[in-house]
Amino acid sequence: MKITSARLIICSPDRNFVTLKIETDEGIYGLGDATLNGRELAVASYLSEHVCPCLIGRDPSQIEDIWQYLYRGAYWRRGPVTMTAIAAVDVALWDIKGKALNTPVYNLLGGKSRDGVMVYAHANGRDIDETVDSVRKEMELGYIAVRAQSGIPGMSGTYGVPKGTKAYEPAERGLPSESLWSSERYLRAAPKLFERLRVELGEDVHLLHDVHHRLTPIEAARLGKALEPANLFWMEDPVPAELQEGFKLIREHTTTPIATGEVFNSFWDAHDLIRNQWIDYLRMTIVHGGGLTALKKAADFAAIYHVRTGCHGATDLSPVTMAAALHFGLSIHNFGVQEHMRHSALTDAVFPHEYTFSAGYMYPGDKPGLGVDIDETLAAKYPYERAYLPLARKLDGTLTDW
Ligand code: KDG
Ligand code: MG
Repeated sequence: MKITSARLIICSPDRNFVTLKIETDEGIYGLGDATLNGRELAVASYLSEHVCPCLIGRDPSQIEDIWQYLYRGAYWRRGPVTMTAIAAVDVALWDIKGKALNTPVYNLLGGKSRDGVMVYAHANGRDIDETVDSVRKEMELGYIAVRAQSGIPGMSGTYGVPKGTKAYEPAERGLPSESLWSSERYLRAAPKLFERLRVELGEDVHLLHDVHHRLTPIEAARLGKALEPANLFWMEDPVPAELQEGFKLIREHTTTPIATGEVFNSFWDAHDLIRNQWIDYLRMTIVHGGGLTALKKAADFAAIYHVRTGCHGATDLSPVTMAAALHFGLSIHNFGVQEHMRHSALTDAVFPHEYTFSAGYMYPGDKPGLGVDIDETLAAKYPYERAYLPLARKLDGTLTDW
């Protein structure tokens, strides 16, 4: 089999997506997600200008060799643009291999290690009452793990809470918006939210929370301690993770489990975090971490250190990534949980898929390959629109981590 074409489909069915379609001389094609939120066209250009021409004529079954060719062969390593582009190629090749061998991708990754993939939903509200109601609604839908984000008294808005009545979506069309942030006010509010959630909703539901990189290590240590009575499943991204040793300080002070890595694009971003056992869950994800080939290696290394996976799964990761994540989560041994921020009905229509949700778990389906497609005619009706993630400033105007 030979690759005959590799082309991009860029569309915006409620939000932007970049999808790579690799076609072969045997009529089999594969899809890969290449979406990098707010920097979509950089990846599209990297692929169309530099990567796609090198794929034509290659044997698509040589997944490992093509991965190494694109990683080592570029000389310039790592970085979100490069690794998202490599991931798109890699995932499309796994999709092709599954279809060619007439088996779902999870079988190529070692077969089922479990029956279903536990997912967590998003809940949010402007205040504690609204957030409690929102978590309850997700539980009524069948979720057994829910992430809770709430507005902070005295602050006009924060990460994870919608500005209007629509479902929360961080990317905004137009130029980047700016919001204000106060770690002091947040640190007073967050423990009260989780205390209430446990009183109202009991001990059984897994509760998760995303700090979204906003604290210093000592502040995060204090938050982790304050949250211990609420027995969280995890506290996510307590600090920006460029400084891996920052997690040592957090770890020394709290037993609240820690998850990080959604912005990682290389295993090396997590190397110290894993081998020192400073984290419990690795959030590195297929689309930004170099594909299934790279994630499998990272997960196998993490397994040795009791670190489990908790792959990023926000709406900017397309249904192609969601499908890949479910095949991955079903097969690896050290799976922890998978994020499930539901796509809009329009996004789902553009990407028809086999995966399903039932009673807290998701299932990739048994169709050969990934079990996800793209309706190119529908996609063409929703052209790309520039969009950005917001920025955050401290109360005195200093730019801080969003
Ligand atoms: O593109 C950025 C979003 O995917 C991110 O802000 C979402 O933190 C996030 C999460 O945990 O889903
Ligand atoms: Mg996050």
